[in-house]
Amino acid sequence: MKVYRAEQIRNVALISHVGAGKTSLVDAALYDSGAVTRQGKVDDGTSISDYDPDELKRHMSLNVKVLPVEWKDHKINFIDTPGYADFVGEVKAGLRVADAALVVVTAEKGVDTAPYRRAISLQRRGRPGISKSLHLRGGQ
Ligand SMILES: Nc1nc2c(ncn2[C@@H]2O[C@H](COP(=O)(O)OP(=O)(O)OP(=O)(O)O)[C@@H](O)[C@H]2O)c(=O)[nH]1
Ligand SMILES: [Mg+2]
Repeated sequence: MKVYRAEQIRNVALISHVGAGKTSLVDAALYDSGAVTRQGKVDDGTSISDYDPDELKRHMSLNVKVLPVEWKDHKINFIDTPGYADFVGEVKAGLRVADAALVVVTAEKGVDTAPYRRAISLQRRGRPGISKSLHLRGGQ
């Protein structure tokens, strides 16, 4: 990986309630950027981010991870966090080193209050955040 200047680096935490699609978004970004030639999938155990044996068993993220994606002469360090409430300590650790947060919301389940509570907590830390509504399931 080439060396980037500080102004070319973004540290972006992905936060949401459980199963919203944070890890899938990172897998898609890694694939779209050309970092991998096959898109990893949480469901079939090939995700680049969910690799821990417990994560593979449960099909969910348990630990915070950094996934660098090179895009248009910038390096975006995606910080994939677990959505399950028991692992909120991992989310806090991720947010602590993030410049910005991307709140992932599923179109299928509607808006959960958890991402917004986290977004508000983020704003209190004086960091920017953007919200992205992802995927409609079932062919919608
Ligand atoms: N149809 C559809 N399904 C998706 C999409 N993104 C994620 N999923 C599915 O939603 C489920 C959860 O996806 P994950 O990427 O593991 O969600 P997550 O937010 O990382 O979940 P946690 O780490 O447990 O918080 C999996 O079954 C994915 O295949 C999408 O854009 N469209
Ligand atoms: Mg995940």
